[in-house]
Amino acid sequence: MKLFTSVHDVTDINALAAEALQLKQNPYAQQHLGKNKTLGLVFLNPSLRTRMSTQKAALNLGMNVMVLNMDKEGWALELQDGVVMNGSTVEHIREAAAVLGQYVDIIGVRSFPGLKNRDEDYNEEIFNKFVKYCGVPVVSLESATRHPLQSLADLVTITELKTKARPKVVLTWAPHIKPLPQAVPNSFAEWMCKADVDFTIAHPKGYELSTDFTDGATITHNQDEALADADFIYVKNWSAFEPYGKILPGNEDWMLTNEKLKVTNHAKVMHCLPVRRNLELSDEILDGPSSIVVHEAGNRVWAAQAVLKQMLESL
Ligand code: SN0
Repeated sequence: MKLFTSVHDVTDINALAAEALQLKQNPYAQQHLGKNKTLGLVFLNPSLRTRMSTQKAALNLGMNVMVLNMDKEGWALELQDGVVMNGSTVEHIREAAAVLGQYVDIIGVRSFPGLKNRDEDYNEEIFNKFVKYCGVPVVSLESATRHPLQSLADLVTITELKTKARPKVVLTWAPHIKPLPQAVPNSFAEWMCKADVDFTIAHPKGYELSTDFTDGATITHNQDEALADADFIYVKNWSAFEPYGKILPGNEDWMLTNEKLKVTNHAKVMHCLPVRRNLELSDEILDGPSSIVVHEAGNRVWAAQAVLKQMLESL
């Protein structure tokens, strides 16, 4: 694997999830693969799980890891071509990405959407420039429209904990006070549409995701109906796709509670984290027996390790 940016870069998602679960059983068996190989992790936005789990995954594989918090420690980056750089930006992405590619064997990049210009975000302009100029294999640490390492960890978690061959998985929108990216729900949807699950998306009117990611999903505006008999519930806020990046008024009653869980099949509740308590998800769920959010976050290591392993094998 030379590039990991979406589900489309993976030939067999079930085999990749199975590989992640094998690595979980035997984390250090592939240390030879990473010997004298360096992973560079470049963050244009904050991170906790992605940074630590990807770093841990690389260390398990015997790699060296270097982290650059570009947003805080790097030069202010210019992303547009053909501009006169007489403002606050100091270094162009063309040089920055190319130079980073000189120092490492694989690069991970995180770059959130601006949520202002839909075309710019959905064309993945920043991420694709990085891929184009760095000249080494790239793994997405969440781009403007997708978070594939998270989605793989989610598939790993569902594969690991399911109690029937084809579980019902529900992605349900949650309230928030800030416009958040569509990356996590887009990505989760496109992975679930390819997974062996019965997949439903529930959101208030106006929060339709781009159909590029939801082909095959059942989509409803009725949360209670969606939750009936659910085995896994994936809670996530996202801002509107149209009008782009906006929060629509109302919908506070979409926060999941134990009461709403009663119609499910003892559903396990997932969230990619960070989660805002009692806004997106109630204390009673996060602190109760239904929540698997920490277990899910733990599986980020094995997802990242499976991807890095396949990348090291194709260097
Ligand atoms: C990000 C998102 O894409 O929704 C990262 C998730 C892995 N989440 C946030 O930016 C949360 C910010 C907040 O203020 O709650």
